[in-house]
Amino acid sequence: MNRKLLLSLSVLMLVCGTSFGALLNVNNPSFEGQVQADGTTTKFVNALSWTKTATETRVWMRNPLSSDVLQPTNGANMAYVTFNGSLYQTILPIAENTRYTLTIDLAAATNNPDTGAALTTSIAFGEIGLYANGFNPTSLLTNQRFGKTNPDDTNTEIFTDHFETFSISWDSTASSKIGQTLWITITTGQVWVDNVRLDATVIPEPASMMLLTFGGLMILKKKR
Ligand SMILES: [Ca+2]
Ligand SMILES: [Ca+2]
Repeated sequence: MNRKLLLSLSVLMLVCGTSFGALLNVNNPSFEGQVQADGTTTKFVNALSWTKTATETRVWMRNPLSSDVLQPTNGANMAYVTFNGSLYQTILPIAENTRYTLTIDLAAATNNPDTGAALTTSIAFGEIGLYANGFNPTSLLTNQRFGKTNPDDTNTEIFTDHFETFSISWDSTASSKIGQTLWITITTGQVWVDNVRLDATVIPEPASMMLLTFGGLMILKKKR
């Protein structure tokens, strides 16, 4: 195989590989839907595409002053989720042969917005997850905790002075959950969250990938 053909083939495969991914619509992804005066923190209002768990004091919104150390990564607002609090929203039915990647920005809180109490440095963590047909253990597809220091099941760190971006992925290939509704959840403790994104990438089956490559080769051969 000569260099030109190899190069063309590489480009073709690159184009094929990248053209399957697409961002799915997440409603109110950056928590800008709730009007929040500058420098204030209030309880999160339901019915802004996200639903929170029943306990009122566990999900908050803040529009920080420009002098504040921690700033949202997108827009003016960021949301706060404390222990056993959750925010969730439902997305589309789960498609087959698709890799879903949930991406979110997380920061650790220094104070509880409800009580003002300083938070300990050892226990804060954000947990993000994908679920099918509801927020319960049996519907869990994937989740991960992103910790402030050393939580039980993570080795990634979050900080009080800036947001960091984290992602988790789940592949629907051969899953019994295909056709069920996909849920995004942001849950547990003492974290600020912002800028939620969900990507769906079609995973080509080996047969169709071979066909694509073969087809590409034939086209290139014809051109030469
Ligand atoms: Ca925001
Ligand atoms: Ca502001």
